[in-house]
Amino acid sequence: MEQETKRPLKEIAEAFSGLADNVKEGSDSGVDVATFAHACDRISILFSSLGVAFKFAEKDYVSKVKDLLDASKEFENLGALIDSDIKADTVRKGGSHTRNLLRVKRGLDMVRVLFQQVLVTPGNSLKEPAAKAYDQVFAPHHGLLIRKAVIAGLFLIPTKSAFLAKLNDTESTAEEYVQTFVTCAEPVVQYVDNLFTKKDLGLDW
Ligand code: 1PZ
Repeated sequence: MEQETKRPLKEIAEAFSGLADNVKEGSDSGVDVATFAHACDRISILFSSLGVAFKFAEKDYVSKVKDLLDASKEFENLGALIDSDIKADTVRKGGSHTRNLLRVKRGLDMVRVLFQQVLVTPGNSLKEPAAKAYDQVFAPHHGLLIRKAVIAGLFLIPTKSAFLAKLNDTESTAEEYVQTFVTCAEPVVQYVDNLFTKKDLGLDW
């Protein structure tokens, strides 16, 4: 009913520039879980512009972000969230906050590479940018079945202009926001990677 014209890409860009500021100011483990999870939650809207092909990815991503949103009531910052799993020896356990954080971080990185590719790839196809991003970020961590499903799904994604139209943007109005996301997501991803590395948890699982 009350649908004002939403600008999802603008909202995503704003959320991530706020989060990137948080990362810059943050000390060792200073980024709060709520700010991180809310920014990641904003990404979810992109799935509805991709059509039905990535419903399975959407469900997985949304449930993991929800877990982090819930965890934000319990843990002040990302470092404390991870430390609690270290203490309980549940870092790699299915469904653990830390494991979900690693997956959600990959989701951010996937969108970062996707947007970066969109900016440098001429033409109206999203397929090549999406394939590149998936190959770089997720494919090394997914089994054959999921990889095949994603490759099949890539044939069904809309064109760049149709995707942007669903987000109430055009290539020229979106560019600024897409660029902002690419710039701001980078230190965020780096920050989470550093947390895992410093705590000796590895990133390759
Ligand atoms: C235009 C671009 C479209 C490309 C979209 C590509 C989506 C990637 C497909 C991911 C399929 C996910 C299926 C479930 C995978 C799970 O096995 C793993 C491990 O989870 P766990 O065992 O810890 O419970 N989950 C993941 O790897 C996280 C997947 C999140 C996907 C987020 C993608 C964000 C991209 C948005 C693009 C608009």
